[in-house]
Amino acid sequence: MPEVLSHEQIHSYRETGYLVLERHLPDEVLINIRAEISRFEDEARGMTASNDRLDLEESHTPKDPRLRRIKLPHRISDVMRDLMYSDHILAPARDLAGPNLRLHTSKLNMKSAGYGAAVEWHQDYAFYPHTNDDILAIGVIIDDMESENGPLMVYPGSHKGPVYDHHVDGVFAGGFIPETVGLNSADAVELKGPAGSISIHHGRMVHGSALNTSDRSRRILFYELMAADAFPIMGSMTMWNGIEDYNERMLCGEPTLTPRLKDIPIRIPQPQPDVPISIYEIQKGLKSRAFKTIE
Ligand SMILES: O=C(O)CCC(=O)C(=O)O
Repeated sequence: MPEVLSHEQIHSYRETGYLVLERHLPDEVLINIRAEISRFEDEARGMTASNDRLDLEESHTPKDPRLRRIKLPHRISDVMRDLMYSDHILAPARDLAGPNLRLHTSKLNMKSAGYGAAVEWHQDYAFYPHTNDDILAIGVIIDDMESENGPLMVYPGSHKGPVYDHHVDGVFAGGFIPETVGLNSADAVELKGPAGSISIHHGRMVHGSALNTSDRSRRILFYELMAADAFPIMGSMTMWNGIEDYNERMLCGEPTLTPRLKDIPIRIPQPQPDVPISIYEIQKGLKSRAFKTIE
């Protein structure tokens, strides 16, 4: 029996590759996350370059701090770590990807009012191909996510299609233009919902989001998870410091040494560009972009 999702929701996820669970989190969780964000915004003040905790916008200056992403928030915020281990996140994930789950990564994308950066169309699985694709990203929606403030957008059903070519001139560039691979922009769907909702998208889903030129921020905290028997293929961007480190990323259930294999058209995201490991930096290698950048 599923823990929290209805059979209809599970069926819909299998067909479309996404779900939005409206008003899924208690207000208290949101209040605590917002307080944590303020702490990291204070830390960004005075910084001159991104570091291993905070990723800064291109237009950031120490006097006009502009935070683009909080990196691996589960490691530097108790609030965001506790939420990750809670049933608010793990129960729907178990309903979709089974009882044994491992963390791939976490990140909090700020998409601030007026300048929050776009993320070009991509598939997460193109960055980290695994032996099977029971892989999903849960997005904790921290501000109401509407058409105006750069919502996450997806191509429903694209999780069942190819893993598209994310290379430019033979180097991994972390994105592509959907129209060039036969996807019709009219089919893209905006994931909208009030603060406290969560979005869930499949690891092979084609997704992206536009620059936020509105006067409201659109912050979203992602936890990217996978079935414990999905193992990274060589060349995947998955951080791998040996099996003990890998097993420390178990979120629930039991680890395994037996990968489950699924026949998926994999592309290896190599060679990598010589830039810091950040989707924003990697996507600078794209020659054409679907979304505007800040002037
Ligand atoms: O923040 C967004 O809208 C999309 C983020 C995303 O797809 C990513 O960081 O991989």
